[in-house]
Amino acid sequence: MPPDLWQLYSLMFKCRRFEEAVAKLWHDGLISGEMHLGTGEEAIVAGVVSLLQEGDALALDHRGTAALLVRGVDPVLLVRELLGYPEGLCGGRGGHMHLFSQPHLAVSSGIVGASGPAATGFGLAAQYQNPGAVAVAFFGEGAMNQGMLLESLNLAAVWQLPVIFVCKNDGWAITSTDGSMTAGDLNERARGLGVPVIEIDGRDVSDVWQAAQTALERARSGQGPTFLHARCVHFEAHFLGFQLLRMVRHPLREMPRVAVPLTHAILKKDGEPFRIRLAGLRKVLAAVWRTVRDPRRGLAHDPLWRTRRLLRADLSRLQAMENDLTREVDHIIASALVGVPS
Ligand SMILES: Cc1ncc(C[n+]2csc(CCOP(=O)(O)OP(=O)(O)O)c2C)c(N)n1
Repeated sequence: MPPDLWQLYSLMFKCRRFEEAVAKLWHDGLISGEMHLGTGEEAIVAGVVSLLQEGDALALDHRGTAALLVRGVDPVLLVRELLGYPEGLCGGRGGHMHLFSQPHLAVSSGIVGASGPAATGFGLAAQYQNPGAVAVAFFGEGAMNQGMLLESLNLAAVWQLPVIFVCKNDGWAITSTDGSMTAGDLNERARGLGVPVIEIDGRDVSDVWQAAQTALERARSGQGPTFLHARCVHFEAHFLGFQLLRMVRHPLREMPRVAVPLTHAILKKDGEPFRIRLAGLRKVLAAVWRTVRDPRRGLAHDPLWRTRRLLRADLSRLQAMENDLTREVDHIIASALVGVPS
């Protein structure tokens, strides 16, 4: 059966609108601390999570909010949790990184790689108590350097556990590129541990959906885990307010904030030799320049834009759907904010 693109697009669009609304709350100062969004991951989230059934488990990383939305967690409780409100999903104590919904068997963690053992544990329990159920772990490619995730892949393979390992590879872990910290090839790593690999374009929701279906069928029928390797782009970089992006988006406002202290540091009398300080400055400028020229944030890499193109033939249906979803998200945010002290 082919994927229902309309249904998948509606999920992706809702995730995007929801995260945009969360971003606004954060920019308005209503959410404290860091905020990691999954903007750019929507095709992976919709393609995989839409296929889960009751009794399946979901273990997420620090970008798990949209996946919980698709899984059916009450969005008002989610927003209240992000706001730190006692009426939030976890009493306002978890924030966006440590979310838990017992009825959905869904959990997230800010500890990089922790979704591996959580999903593998769920998988082991399912094998004994609820055959046919599966567990999904979402994580970034940086997590593939965490021992506990590699141990999870190993155990899932040797015990043939029903676990889908979904690696959302955006090529960056905060400011480190994949190539600067990861040796070898991730697919070979998974295969070396006995886990079959499906490599997919994480911007293409049909591709993700089809691969996830294959992996889920394998897992449900007792054939063990699969490593889904999906490439994607994070449009907000590591987290909201990421400094390099801020400089690219608002150079006039941001540059002086960086340039003034940097100039002081370079010109001051003591400290490292001048040439070393200059080399540091060159590194900073090169990072800004790389961000300016980074082609990955172009529209062509946006999973929403790519899917929308395929549905544009029926523009009125598309726009009506988008308007409905926008209203729905506005309503969620307004409901969550009722009673929040201003
Ligand atoms: C065990 C652990 N080490 C380090 C960190 C700090 N940290 C938070 S996110 C992150 C990068 C993770 O990169 P990746 O797994 O590729 O996910 P992405 O943020 O790119 O989605 C790091 C190192 C952490 N939270 N947990």
